[in-house]
Amino acid sequence: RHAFWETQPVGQFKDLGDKSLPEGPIELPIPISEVKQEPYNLPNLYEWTTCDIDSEETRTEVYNLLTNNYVEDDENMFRFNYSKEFIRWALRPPGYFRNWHIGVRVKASKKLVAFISGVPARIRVRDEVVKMAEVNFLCVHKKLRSKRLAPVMIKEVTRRVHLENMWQAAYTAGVVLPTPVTTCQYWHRSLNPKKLIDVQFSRLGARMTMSRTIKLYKLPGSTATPGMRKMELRDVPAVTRLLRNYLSQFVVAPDFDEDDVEHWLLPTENVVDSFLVESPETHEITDFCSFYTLPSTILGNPNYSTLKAAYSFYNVSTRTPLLQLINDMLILAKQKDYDVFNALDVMHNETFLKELKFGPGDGQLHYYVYNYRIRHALKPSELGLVLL
Ligand code: MYA
Ligand code: JJ1
Repeated sequence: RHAFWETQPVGQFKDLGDKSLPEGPIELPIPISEVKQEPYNLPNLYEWTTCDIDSEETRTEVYNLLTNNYVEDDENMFRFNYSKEFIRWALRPPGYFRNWHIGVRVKASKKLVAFISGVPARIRVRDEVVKMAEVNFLCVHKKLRSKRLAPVMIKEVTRRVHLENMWQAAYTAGVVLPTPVTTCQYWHRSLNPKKLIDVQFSRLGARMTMSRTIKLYKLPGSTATPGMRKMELRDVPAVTRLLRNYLSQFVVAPDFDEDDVEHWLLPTENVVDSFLVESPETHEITDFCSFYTLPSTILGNPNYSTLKAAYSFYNVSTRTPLLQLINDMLILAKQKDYDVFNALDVMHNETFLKELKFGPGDGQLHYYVYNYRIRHALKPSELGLVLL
């Protein structure tokens, strides 16, 4: 059934109920000198390239490949359209490796036709912090699909990760592979219902008119929480403390230090937005919320070309009720002209989704860990990790 995945050190479907298998690495590390030193072979017409994501020209090539060939919904109406600035941010976190940004070109024309990337991360599984690669942006040009290029790319990124003495990886996919750590549901909160209905992202509910729908999703003109403001550089230590403490309760979560928080959570225009609540009395940082920006191309609509979507990232409430904090974030996203606010049912998100008028989408997101067995599948609410 899975000619490639059956050969890989990942939990196999046949082992799902097996209580004798221990939690932790499936295969043990080998000496770096014994890791294959040459790249895997590609079909003869193609060659490997390391993509210098700091070069405007290469970044544009990766952007164009993804814009035209990356993830679509099940009815091919929308396609993720990660911006160039987003790609640069996603691929250059603290300690990143240039040679984990892997492209495939046509030898003759040098056209970029496939891509896969890894970035390093420390991810805690129960009480163990594991150095992993986060693998993302696996993409093969539409004209080169089903030629078994993806397994070669996955083996090549694995080889390059091994050369840095890392032996585990975390990744997400819309497809079921052996075997998910957990399966999350996408939820959507309409901010611009008229446009969402016009482009068939959503439908007019039964017994609903457009004006009733617009009224249903209307939000206050301004936020309710005193002391809510944009996160700044000076907040990095306090936000790191708040977030580390919050994430410690989940079974799987990133082990963020101040450098990670500065990179992943300090606001970057049109990439990541984050807000916090500073107590007007004590000036303590008590609450935090964030989203990242990932528009989708609307395929074949005469009136609209992009859907502006915000995705819930990391949120922490200690004093402001989570419902109020997230409602304020919806207001801020609406002010910034987002059409929809998306969230997964991870962490404590279940506690606000229904009340804040999110509805379940038709998409799911499966989370995976490579070469690390997690004995029982987790509930989405036990997961403290959001991948881009
Ligand atoms: S998820 C986003 C993936 N990208 C897209 O969905 C964009 C649109 N689709 C495409 O570009 C292609 O369809 C892709 C497959 C490239 C996805 N993850 O070459 P093939 C398996 C893992 O003939 P193609 C993301 O970026 C499939 O089950 N495996 O197929 C995270 C089959 O294997 P098997 C996948 O359609 C990526 C084989 O590939 C995925 O031309 C994490 C077929 O290959 C998928 N999303 O190309 C990657 N889709 O026979 C794993 C299909 O066994 C990282 N397949 O069923 C693992 C950790 C590595 C580092 C380890 C370090 C220690
Ligand atoms: O966005 C998604 N679905 C939308 C659009 C559906 C269009 C037809 N297929 C959706 N809309 C309904 C919204 C509605 C608003 C009012 C309340 C009720 C709900 O459901 C889905 C997620 O739901 N997205 C995708 O399918 C994109 C791919 C998801 C898998 C991603 C894999 C990522 C790889 C990561 O590395």
